Order: sequence, then C-alpha cells, then structure tokens
Amino acid sequence: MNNPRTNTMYGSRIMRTFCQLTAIGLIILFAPDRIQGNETRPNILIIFTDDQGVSDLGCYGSPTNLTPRLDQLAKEGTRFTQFYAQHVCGPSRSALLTGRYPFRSKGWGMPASEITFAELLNQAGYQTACVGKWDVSNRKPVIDRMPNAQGFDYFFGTLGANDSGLVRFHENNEPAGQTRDMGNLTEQYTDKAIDFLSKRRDPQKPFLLYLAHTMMHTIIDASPKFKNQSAGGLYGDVVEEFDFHTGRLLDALKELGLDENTIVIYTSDNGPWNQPAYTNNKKGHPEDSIFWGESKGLRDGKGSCYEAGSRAPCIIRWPGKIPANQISNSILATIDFLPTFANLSKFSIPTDRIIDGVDQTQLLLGKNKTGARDTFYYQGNGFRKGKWKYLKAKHDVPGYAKDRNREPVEELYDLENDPSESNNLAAQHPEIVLQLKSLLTKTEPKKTGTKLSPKQ
Ligand SMILES: [Ca+2]
Repeated sequence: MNNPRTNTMYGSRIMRTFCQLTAIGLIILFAPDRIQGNETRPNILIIFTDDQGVSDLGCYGSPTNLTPRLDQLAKEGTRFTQFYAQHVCGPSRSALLTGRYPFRSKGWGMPASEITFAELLNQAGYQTACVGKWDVSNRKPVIDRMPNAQGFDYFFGTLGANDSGLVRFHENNEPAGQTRDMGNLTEQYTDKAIDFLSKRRDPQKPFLLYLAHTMMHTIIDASPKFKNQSAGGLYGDVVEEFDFHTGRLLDALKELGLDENTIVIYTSDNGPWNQPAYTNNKKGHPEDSIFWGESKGLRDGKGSCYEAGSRAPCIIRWPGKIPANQISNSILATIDFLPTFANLSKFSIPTDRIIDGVDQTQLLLGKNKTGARDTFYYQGNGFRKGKWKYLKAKHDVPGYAKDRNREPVEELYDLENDPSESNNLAAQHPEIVLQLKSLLTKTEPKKTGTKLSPKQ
C-alpha cells in the first residue's frame, strides 16, 4: 500500500513507538532502583519486636510456642545465634537507626542531628515508611525528632511504650487516636504495613519499611482468636499471633511480586523482661499469667549486661542472595545494618561522625563465614572480643535488671564454653582481663570519642 496518509500514520506510529521505547529505556536507565551494572537495589523490610526472648520461636528452640511462619522464614534465610541489639528499648532503637552505640545516638533522647538509615535511603531514592513504635523522641511529639523528620516519608504508630495499657497513635506528625486494646495492636500495625505495600508504595522506587511492633512489651495481650490457644500461656498467645500476622505480611509481599528482591530482617530490641524484681509485680496482667519471654541458657534479661539483656533472635532472608536454611554463629549487631545497607543500596555513610557499625554484606551473602566483627560493647558495663567477655565490677543497669546473685567483682566469661556466664574466669586469665579492659576504655564514652575497629 502506497497511500501517503497511511505512510504518515505508519511513520507516526513508528515514531510514537520509538518515543515510548526511548521513554521506557530512560525510565529503566534512570529509575531510582537501578544501579550500575543493571543490578537492582533491594527493598528492605525490618520486622522489629519488643522485649522478645532469644528462644521464643520454634526455630530457636521454644517447646511451647508454635511459630510456623517465622520457622519457615528461617528455612528460607539465615538464622543468627550471636546477634546483638542493645540492653533496653530506646537505646536499642537509636543504635539500630543510626549504626551508633547508644552513648553516641542517645537512645530515647535521640537528637534531630542524628542521621538514620531512613534518611540516607530516602536521599538515595527509596520510599520509606515506619509503622509502630518509635520511642526515640522521649515519647513526646517533638516534630523535628519524629519519624518524618528522621527520614521516613510515612509514619503510623506510637511515640512511646504501652506500660500503662494505653497507646496513643500519630499518623505522620498528627495525633491519630488511641487504644487500650493491646490485643489488636499486632494486627493493626500489620494492616498498616500491608496498606503501605499495596496502596501507598511508589512502584518506581525501592522501599524501606520499618515495622516496629509494640508486642511483646508489657502490657501484653492477644486478640480473642489467639487467646488461650498456646501452650506458652498468654505470652505464647502473643508470640503465635505475631507469627500469624507476620505470615500475612510475607504473603502480601509475595502477592505483590516483591518477595524476591526484598531483604526481610526479623529481630527484637532487647531481651525478655523476666527478672523477679519485675515479674513479681505483675501490673495489669491476669493472675498467674506469664508475660515474659525466654532466653534459654543465657543469664538474666532486659536491661542486664549479661547476655540475655542484649542478645536477640535474628533471621534475614533475601531469596537467591542470602543462603537459605543456614545458621550463623558469627557476631552480628543492629548497628551493622546502616553500613550494610550503604553497600547494598549504594549510599555513602556519614563521614562527620563515628559509625560503630560495620558493613556485614559478605557475612549476609554467605561469602565470609566469620563476618567483619568479633567485638561488642555492653553499654557502660563491659566488652566482648571473640569468645571472651569482660564486665566491670560495678554494673550500671536499671533497678529491675540488677542481678542479686553477683558479687561486685570484675568478671570474665568464656561465652563459647559457658554461654550462661556462670563461671567467672577473671582470676585465671588476668592478661585477657587487661586486654579487654583496654579495649573497653578505648570505646567508652568520651567527648571526642574514638572508633574502635570491629575486629581487634
Ligand atoms: Ca524493649
């Protein structure tokens, strides 16, 4: 056919197709989730629970709590056994968000000048959302220290804890109601997280979704469907409900086609609130109910400088990238996430301040079994290097976390052979005590501060 009009139409169709292809090409070339080498930057989903024991899940050895979805997550990813959050709530959150030990990032009082990984990911083109418990603005609506000002495009959740059985919500910077129904919080936060993925997400951008549950922080409760169902009592009901709703979130990720390129990180902020000074005073809980988690084989719990204070469960999944069905006994810490995200998501870490975390990409990808860290600093109290842990004679811990069974002497433990910290070897190994004290002194809070190499 040699009709000039048809030729013109044909030509304009070619031109239109060319323009469309060029536009798509430009989108592919410049879309924020593309990086050099056509490698796609991962989405990041952090599921962060509160006061959960390191052995509360089936895959971590719980004989009572049924957690099939998190057990499945462990089969699809790597489960860490030497994972450190921090000893208590606000400090743990500022450390997670900034990659800096709490004495630098200031815990509940985290100042506006702190730089979170949400800010860095946001600047690098990520869409960012925080759902749940914030707890680093002194539990107050201080606008420049709330999630929107600290890198999150969207926030729904609470600024504080739920010790009184009341949770007040904010949506972004505005008050958004309150509830006394603690048993509904896990479902409610999960719904908001799924809502973000399915309705608020910008498909042109990779995302960071930080879902910080209020459970299992007292006052705990489960919804009617889960109540009195677990062999682990009310606490077990809450854990099982958390497992169920986490499953819903993971299902949503899959249904939206996002699961393959999303790093899912599950962990908790500190150990279980299981000390007699606290559990004997069961405020707001039914008679005889158990409302604390298990850190089986580890000494003490939340707030303590013994291992159950800061050790947390941690499972990380990234299909095809992070080895599936693996257990890692290497030391990893929440402070390492910011530098690791910097590598994976291609942003630069701040150079005007000390970042205590270290890039653990090679450990996560299974390319380096030992990881980039063999040390951990126990806020104000001690220092670990490899299997050895040193504690000062005087412990600086909250009142509920004081261990009444200890003498005020320096302590040294071999965590490999004595994970429950029952055999003080300080007198037998004075040279190791000296070495760890020296490392502790180098790390301890100073006005100027020095960054200690994570491997010493
Ligand atoms: Ca906590």
